[in-house]
Amino acid sequence: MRKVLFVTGNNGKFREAKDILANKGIEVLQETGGYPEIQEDDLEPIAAYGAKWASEELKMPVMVDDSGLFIWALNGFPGPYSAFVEERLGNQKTLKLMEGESNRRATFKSVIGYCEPGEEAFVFTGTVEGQIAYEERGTGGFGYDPIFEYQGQTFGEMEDEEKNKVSHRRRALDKFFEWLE
Ligand code: ITT
Repeated sequence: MRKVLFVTGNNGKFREAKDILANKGIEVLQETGGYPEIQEDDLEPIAAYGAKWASEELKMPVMVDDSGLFIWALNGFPGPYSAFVEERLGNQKTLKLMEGESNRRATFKSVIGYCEPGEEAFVFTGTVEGQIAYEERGTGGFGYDPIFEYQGQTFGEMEDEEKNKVSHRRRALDKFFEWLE
């Protein structure tokens, strides 16, 4: 069985990637050591830099996942700052920013970075289009899941298995898997 080391401190991301790739015969192991996140407007260079840095540091092939929620009415905010905003503001205050806003469109994006020591990193992007809900709904998933609505249900209202069929992460991991094959 092929094994991939996933460098992430986010247990929600790890659980999802583990389930998605297990279905494809790949075992995912977690490394929580982290990597420096450079400041960029796009997630791709952040994931590429992180994967390259971690693969040199650990002297092993690694994958990372840099993700973010891009809210259209907020000109793409929080985007690359999603972790900071989730930690400092949380879902309730993010919803407050959206008060009185009728354009609820949002894009969830995940960029998988993969790198082998001494090589350049490859990146694989997955996105899913949805809406920002008017209130938090559901206790499943993690992070922004209770406020991200996809076809009438928030990701927080879905079982992991359902979310993993349609999520940004699933779409990015599908591309990564195809490339590995
Ligand atoms: P790493 O250690 O992997 O960097 P992180 O939590 O800092 O973990 P990011 O920098 O990629 O991750 O920040 C993304 C933010 O978006 C973070 O707050 C996540 O919890 C949140 N997020 C990412 N994917 C999500 C998903 O599928 N559902 C809900 N929230 C998600």
